[in-house]
Amino acid sequence: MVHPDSPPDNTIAVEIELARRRALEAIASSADAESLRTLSSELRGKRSSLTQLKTKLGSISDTDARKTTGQQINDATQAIEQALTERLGLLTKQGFATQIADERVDLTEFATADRWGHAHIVTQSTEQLEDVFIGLGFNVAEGPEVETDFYNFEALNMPKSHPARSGFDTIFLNSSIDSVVESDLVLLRTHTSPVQIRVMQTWDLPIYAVMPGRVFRRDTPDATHMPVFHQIEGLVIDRNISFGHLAGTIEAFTKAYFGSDFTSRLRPSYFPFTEPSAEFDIRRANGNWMELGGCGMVHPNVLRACRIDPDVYTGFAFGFGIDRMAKEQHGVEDIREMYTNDLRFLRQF
Ligand code: FA5
Repeated sequence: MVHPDSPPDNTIAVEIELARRRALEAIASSADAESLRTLSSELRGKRSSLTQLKTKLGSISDTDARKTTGQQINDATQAIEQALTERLGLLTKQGFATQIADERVDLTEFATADRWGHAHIVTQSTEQLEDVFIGLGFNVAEGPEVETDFYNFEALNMPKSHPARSGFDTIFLNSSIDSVVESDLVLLRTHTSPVQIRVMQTWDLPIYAVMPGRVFRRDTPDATHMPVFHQIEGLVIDRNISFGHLAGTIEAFTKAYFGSDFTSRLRPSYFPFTEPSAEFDIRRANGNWMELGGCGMVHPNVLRACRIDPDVYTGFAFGFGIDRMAKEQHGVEDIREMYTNDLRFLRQF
């Protein structure tokens, strides 16, 4: 404390000390580098207490006293400068640490049970179907989504102008269809059956394969149709394969996938690539029949197109829509809901 009777130069000394303390306190309590920079320009500015006190130096007549006071101001200024530098260093360091913590991208931190994503309902069904068929002794094959007319139609016993072609509302990719040979027409596959051809051309016999994948048709979306949907194809080629094997496989699959209280039935139908052909339906005991897909014995013309002798080998094929099956299985009213990407819907499955 300064005595009230202290000489005037002592009063200045007190003011210097006060200014120094206030400045050091302000520096110590500044929260971030930016506010410290503002404070620093205030402390160095013309209106700062120390600058004001400097202007009083000239009025101290005693040389020694003026020198002492000048020295005190310099000491205070230096102390403040040093505190500014140290605090700025500390705050900048802390600022970086905060920034790094804020901007940290830790992909594992989202892996808490309530935020886990999961496979889409159709992907789940596809994987479960694959598992069931693998359990029944099948292999899984895939084929291209962009196909030629040969694989999608011709090799499947649908030559040019075959009326069944119009049943598949095909999306062609050729810009100038007049310039190419019919069998070279490029299209988005309308079903997974072309993968049968690719498998028969390249795999060794016997063949037990399932082929899931995305297919495309110019169908207007409605409650049961999408222009892009999914099918799974099944193909067995071996010696002495009969229609009984087909019916037995469909029944075994139905029980393995849907449950032992489910059963299947076949109804006569027509597909150019199978003969005889059937639709197959499934139902829970006493429930309603639900149509699942088509099937039949592989047509001899299809075997011949793949250089397999129909007198030695026979086989069956089946194919059904995965989206429609998942829709029925989970009681989804409208197939389009599965593709709106509404998380409230998707999280239910
Ligand atoms: C076929 O596509 C045949 N390739 C199936 C086949 C394979 C028969 C092997 C015999 C031997 P189809 O056009 O009926 O058949 O289609 C099969 C299934 O695809 C239908 O039962 C249905 O479940 C599904 N499907 C057809 N169009 C759509 C669509 N626009 N949206 C959703 N699912 C569809």
